[in-house]
Amino acid sequence: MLELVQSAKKATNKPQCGIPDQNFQRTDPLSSASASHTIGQKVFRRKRSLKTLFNRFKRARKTELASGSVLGLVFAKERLKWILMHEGYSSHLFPEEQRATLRLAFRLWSEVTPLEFEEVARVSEADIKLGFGTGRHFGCSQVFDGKDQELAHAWQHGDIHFDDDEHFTTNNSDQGISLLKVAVHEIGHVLGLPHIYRAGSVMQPNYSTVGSGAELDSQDRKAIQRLYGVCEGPFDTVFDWVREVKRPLGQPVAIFNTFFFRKGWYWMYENQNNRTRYGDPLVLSAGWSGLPLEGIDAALQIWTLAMEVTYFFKGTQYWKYDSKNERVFIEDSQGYRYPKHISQGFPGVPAPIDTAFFDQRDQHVYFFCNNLVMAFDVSSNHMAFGYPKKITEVFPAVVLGDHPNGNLDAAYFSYTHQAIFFFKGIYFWKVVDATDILNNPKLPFNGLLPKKRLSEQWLDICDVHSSMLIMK
Ligand SMILES: [Ca+2]
Ligand SMILES: [Ca+2]
Ligand SMILES: [Zn+2]
Ligand SMILES: [Zn+2]
Repeated sequence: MLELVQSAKKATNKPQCGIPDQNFQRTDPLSSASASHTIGQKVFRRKRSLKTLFNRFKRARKTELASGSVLGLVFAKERLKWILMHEGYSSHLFPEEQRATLRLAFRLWSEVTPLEFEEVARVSEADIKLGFGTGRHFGCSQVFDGKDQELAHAWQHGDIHFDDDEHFTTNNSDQGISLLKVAVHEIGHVLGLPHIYRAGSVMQPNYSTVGSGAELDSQDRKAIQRLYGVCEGPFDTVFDWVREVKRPLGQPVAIFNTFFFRKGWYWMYENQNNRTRYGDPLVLSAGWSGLPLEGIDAALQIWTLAMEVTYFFKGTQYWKYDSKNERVFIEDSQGYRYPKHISQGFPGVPAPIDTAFFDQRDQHVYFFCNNLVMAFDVSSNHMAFGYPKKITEVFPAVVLGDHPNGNLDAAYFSYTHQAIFFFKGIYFWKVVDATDILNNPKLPFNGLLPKKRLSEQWLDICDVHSSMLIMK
């Protein structure tokens, strides 16, 4: 539940957030900030498997529930279905506005967890049923109180009710109550989160008029990930992409970001914030005009003082990308059309490839195919002498046996880390760089350091359900 507390008015004695009835608790409405904080910490320390939590709920005693120390229902599946009930539309907002806002609210949670939310057309299919009502509503035991005070409440088995006497808005105007904020909060409860008594959290018990967004902050993310886990690989390709942007009244500057592709979706990773861009993922076609809709094997940018070229590879073909106009080139300077065969542009390189990257150190492109690697000299357009070679020979394991061997998902040079990374499945290997060798001269040149989980280094690269597509 979310309550509107006006600055002049003290919080009332009413439950602020409830999961009423049915032997289930409402979180203590009047806990002081400090007491509640303790609750929060207790909850976060509680590390249980989904199943344990689930069972725990069935036999949970009332006292425990009332203390607020137990989380709400935790779903044991990752694909959850929701509906805005036919009889539950708000009478003050356009139907499509309501659904779009709820869709976005669900999407914000799926952007940081393995959960996916699918909007369905039939109530019988839905795990989470939402509706707007006034006073007595939907046979619910908790009666709404008219304008102000209680804005909405959530039930443990997945119902969310909004008080339609409130002035909900779906835009960022200062007037009214942001439906998005309230929905994000209530969905948090349905997913099992208690209140979080900390400025900036979407799970604060009182509606905050500060800020128009409803973005989950890092603590909200951690809280929900304790329940549902983090997002993992694999990815189709990963690459840093540098482009020049013109600053008003200034010199053009080169900026770069890391891009992750999976199926028909992509994420832009903001390395300085260690997170994906707000609102990602997007469909490939939204950002990479002219590319195949999915299944890109590799992306490659050759970025030197003399040239900038970006290529994408799929199957036996490749495309050249026009970074300035942000779409693929239709044809080359001689009028030959893209896509071209890989063997045309890169003689000797077998197709399809697994991945490729441009090595700034020797100005060669490295192509990977099964357990082989090919160094390709772009200035002479020839395979370097002695290639192809085994990946294990060119990039030996630092720890015996800890090596992807072949069939990489992606390899890329990270400008942020000034290092090369290999990706396969849910793991990555970092290639020994100059600093590593300074620290430990025994490390082999181009050695692969022991694997780590991708999710340890790149956070929250999460799928969303395709029914959320419409959001951008
Ligand atoms: Ca109300
Ligand atoms: Ca690949
Ligand atoms: Zn609440
Ligand atoms: Zn209700």
